[in-house]
Amino acid sequence: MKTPAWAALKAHRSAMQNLRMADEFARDGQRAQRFSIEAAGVFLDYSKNLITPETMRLLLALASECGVANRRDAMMAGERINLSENRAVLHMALRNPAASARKYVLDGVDVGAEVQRVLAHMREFTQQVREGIWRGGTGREITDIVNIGIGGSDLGPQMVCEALRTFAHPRLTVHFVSNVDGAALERTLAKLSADTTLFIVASKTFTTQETLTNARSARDWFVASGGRATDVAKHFVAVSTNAVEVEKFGIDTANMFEFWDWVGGRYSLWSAIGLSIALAIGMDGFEALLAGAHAMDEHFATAPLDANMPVLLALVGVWNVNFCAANSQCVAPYAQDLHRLAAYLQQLEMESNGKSVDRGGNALSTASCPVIWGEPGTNGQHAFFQLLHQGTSVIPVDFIAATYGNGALPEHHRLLLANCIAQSEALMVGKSEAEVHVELRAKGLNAAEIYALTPHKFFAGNRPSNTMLLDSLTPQSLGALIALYEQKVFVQGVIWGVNSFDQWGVELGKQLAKTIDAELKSGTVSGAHDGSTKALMQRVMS
Ligand code: G6Q
Repeated sequence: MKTPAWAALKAHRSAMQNLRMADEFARDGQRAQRFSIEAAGVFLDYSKNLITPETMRLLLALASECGVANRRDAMMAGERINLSENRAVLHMALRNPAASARKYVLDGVDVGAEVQRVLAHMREFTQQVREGIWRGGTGREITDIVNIGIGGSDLGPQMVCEALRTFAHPRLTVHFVSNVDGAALERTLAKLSADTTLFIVASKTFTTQETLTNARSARDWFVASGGRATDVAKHFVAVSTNAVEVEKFGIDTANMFEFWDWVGGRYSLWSAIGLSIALAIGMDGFEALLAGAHAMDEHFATAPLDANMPVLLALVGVWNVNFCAANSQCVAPYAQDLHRLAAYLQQLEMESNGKSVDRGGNALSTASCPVIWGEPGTNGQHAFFQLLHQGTSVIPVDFIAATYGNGALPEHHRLLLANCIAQSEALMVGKSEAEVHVELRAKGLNAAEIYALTPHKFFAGNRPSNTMLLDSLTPQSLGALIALYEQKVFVQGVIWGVNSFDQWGVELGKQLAKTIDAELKSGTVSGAHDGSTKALMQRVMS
């Protein structure tokens, strides 16, 4: 990248190769305060990164040079910033309250009215199901909801339903079937009874192979389990932008919840794609989730860049990837209910910014999205944290925790928090050879033993992390946390120059299997494949 700020950042990085975070904390008693920020109920401490005030000044100059504020405003103004699909990007409108002074306008039309119409439809339906008014064909209350969808029509709702289990309706269990592997559907259905099960077929396009295959098999199961074909309408609803295909499938469009092409799949949990969430936690809970995200949006839209949480989080990420050679990012939520967060963020970040050309189609000259991965703490500590502490690659970590737990076991929560805080401290501070010597001497080891063991017990430290703290995990705070990551991804996309809203790699996957599946079905392998592909096809057919 040839901007002056980029060059200045490169020079700055080489001049500070020997920077030790621990020294910086010792030098600057205000470092923790200087490098933390609170917004919309989320507290972010980014002080344990290899940064100085000068680093942040240069990163903010980079944000200005890349036009972050202008791009943000263009997105919010309904411009078709998703150039390769010629679409606007207005998921923020989904969480804009009816009474908000802000309007999201597309081609001269305020989209708020449509959003509110679908929310009202969702409220009516979810209330009926939750209160036992909506019943199955045999008159029984619904007890199980199966969301059939994949990718953006699965990961967001699933992550949120898991995260907000504390708030879920006691009669309703929500299941998620995404994989076309029949095992997923079979195992889920084996536990269920057709007359108390409601299926949500969630697909923006309503043409996705996996989802339609699962939906057809679910309908067959419903009928084979004694459900009457005339009762399908009471057991199957759809969430889609494609009314024609929904009708073709046989779902009454009165039971279809719409959304629009200006909502990207991975940004759609705020739309009717979140129907499973609204069924589980109720429409008031769903609207609290939207309100949390809206509060973060307003912060993002109005705070100056140097006091703007998504911008700062994005810049620290860019610093780590592009100037400190981190090509991987670990997400460690210290909250069991956030156990799907890393999977969700994998899609959000890697599908949005896993690109190697810029918006104009030119090859990028710098790295873009890192590999995102993770597991909840403390589990990760007993597994891959070894590599985070002593591996040859430096991998930044996002620690996420809630000050107050939702459960009834306060001692567990205290221990959880103690572990979370201890890990970020240890990654940063490390353990010097001198400390190892003292430790081993105290254990009574002799000089030769100490000499042999020291390299193994030494921790270089100086490893970067962010810590995000919520008061507690609620619909509102979760909404703000997710919106924080969404807007971070947006800012990073602007800085890397990519279109964060298309996904041609995913579209490719949707095409590829069709040809091979047709050949597997016919039993004939065409000559058009390479040797390996042909051999694999022949092997699975034999
Ligand atoms: C998301 C992606 C992708 C998509 C799925 C499902 O941004 O485009 O993950 O959500 O492929 O697509 P449908 O909702 O159209 O079935």
